[in-house]
Amino acid sequence: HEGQDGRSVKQRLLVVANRLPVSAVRRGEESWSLEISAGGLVSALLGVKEFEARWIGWAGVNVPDEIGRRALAKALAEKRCIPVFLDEEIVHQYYNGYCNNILWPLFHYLGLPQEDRLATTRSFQSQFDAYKRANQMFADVVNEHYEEGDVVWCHDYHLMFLPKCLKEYNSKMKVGWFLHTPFPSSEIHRTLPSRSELLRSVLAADLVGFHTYDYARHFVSACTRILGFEGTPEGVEDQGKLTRVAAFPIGIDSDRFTRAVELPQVQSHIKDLKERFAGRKVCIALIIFTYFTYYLHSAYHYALELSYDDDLTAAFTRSHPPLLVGTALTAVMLGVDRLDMIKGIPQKILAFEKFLEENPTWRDKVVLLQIAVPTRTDVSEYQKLTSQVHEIVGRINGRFGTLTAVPIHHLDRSLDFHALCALYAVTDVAIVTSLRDGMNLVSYEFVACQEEKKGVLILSEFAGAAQSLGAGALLVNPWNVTEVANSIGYALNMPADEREKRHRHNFAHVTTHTAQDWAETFVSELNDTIVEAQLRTRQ
Ligand code: ADQ
Repeated sequence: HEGQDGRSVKQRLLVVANRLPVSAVRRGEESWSLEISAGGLVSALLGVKEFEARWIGWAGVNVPDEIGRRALAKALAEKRCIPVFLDEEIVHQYYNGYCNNILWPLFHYLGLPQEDRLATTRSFQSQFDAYKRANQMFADVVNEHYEEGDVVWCHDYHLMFLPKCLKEYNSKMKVGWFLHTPFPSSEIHRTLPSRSELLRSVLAADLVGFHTYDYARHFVSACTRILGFEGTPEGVEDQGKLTRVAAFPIGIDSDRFTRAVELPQVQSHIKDLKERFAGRKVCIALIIFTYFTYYLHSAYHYALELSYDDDLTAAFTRSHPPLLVGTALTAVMLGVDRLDMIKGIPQKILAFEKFLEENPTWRDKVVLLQIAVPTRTDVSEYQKLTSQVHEIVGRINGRFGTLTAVPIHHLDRSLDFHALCALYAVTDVAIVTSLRDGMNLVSYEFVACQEEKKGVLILSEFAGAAQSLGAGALLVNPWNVTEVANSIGYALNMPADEREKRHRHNFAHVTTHTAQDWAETFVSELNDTIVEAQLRTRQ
């Protein structure tokens, strides 16, 4: 792109997502401290050199006063971020309500909320109104900062109403929308009371993207069956207006992971972890609690209080006082998930129980580390899930634990990047049992850190990643506990040459389909679409 003086300038990319990639903490009336969270999207867009990305989104805090808002906007501007201010009420209705209570479960095939149908129906409309209002507020901010030639990339199910609002402001604006979750079968989408309005709003975009071809196909079917529009190989057409619909599978910044594994601090983590898992070191307090109550609950809180520390090795050392006994451990299994119902954590743990039940010789030789970062902790369903997981873990550890070992270590916490890479690297078998998952980046991250070990990936066939890593991973139906248990046995006994072959396949995919490629492909395809308004001018 040429600037006014004829010199080439980078095209501006306005990335609009519900949350900015920044956590903001207020330090004083006009003082904010900001921390950039290096999620997948941030690294993806940092890697794209042709564009200059600006972020537009909610900073995750309620800022009621004008002075605070101005100060936050100023601080964010230095990070190329632009805030959308949402008050508590709208966050409650739009974010907790419509986004997380209605769209998230529905898009993951968990259906609409059913406890109290009447209450749900009544609050449904007010939540949808708040959703539209919130999307309009995002549109206002985008419109205020938009300059001719910019491209606007809207992200995820929080902002399905945004493309329409933006086109109403300026029909020449180039607008893309990408969904990070699955798009469900049209028969599931059909149950949503606001099904047509949402589809029409998304179709206002010039390019609509999904992780997999199946999700794109479901979306096109929903548009044809519910709206009566025409599905074409290119997308969806209505009265001569084509919205391009396609699959753009996301990836990770694989270099960041392969490089991290080589860093001295990660290598020293790896060494410590290997030593720790080579001989069993078990917290006596943990076992006594477990034996008496059959719940790890209280024991965990005790252990976690001791282990809130970003240094993973220190955490394990402190929560497992040195009692070195027993046979050498031969295998480490790992699960890393947000603690969400879609991740199938109870199903995973039950399958592991079945495996232990049927394979007594493995009982003191394998450990499952389940690292689950709590999310949406204020929502009662998520609290119930946490208790359920603790209960199952406690029961299994009570059942199969010995004085020298417990089979499952479950931590409710997030790990820092280096600790996570070290854990990925020492793992023999990673297990992802999502009941539905747009893509699942944990499986990619694990593969990127496994150049030395060439461990096995057990992967749910309901994760988008199954379509890209299917030939290398052991695919399972997470609902079939017997099948998952058998796959655990198969993975633990897999011969080295088969592991090598499967790993090579996955590693080649993960390192050649990166987050940067994903972002570049989406934006360049968006640039290539012909905006309807331009088309009309040409005709
Ligand atoms: P998520 O549901 O968050 O993302 P995922 O793709 O697996 O799922 O990404 C999770 C990220 O969080 C990974 O980068 C992982 O390292 C990190 N993480 C998870 N647990 C952690 C822990 N305990 N400690 C530290 N880090 C942890 C949504 C969709 C996915 C889709 C992505 C990207 O639900 O299906 O792949 O967006 O589009």
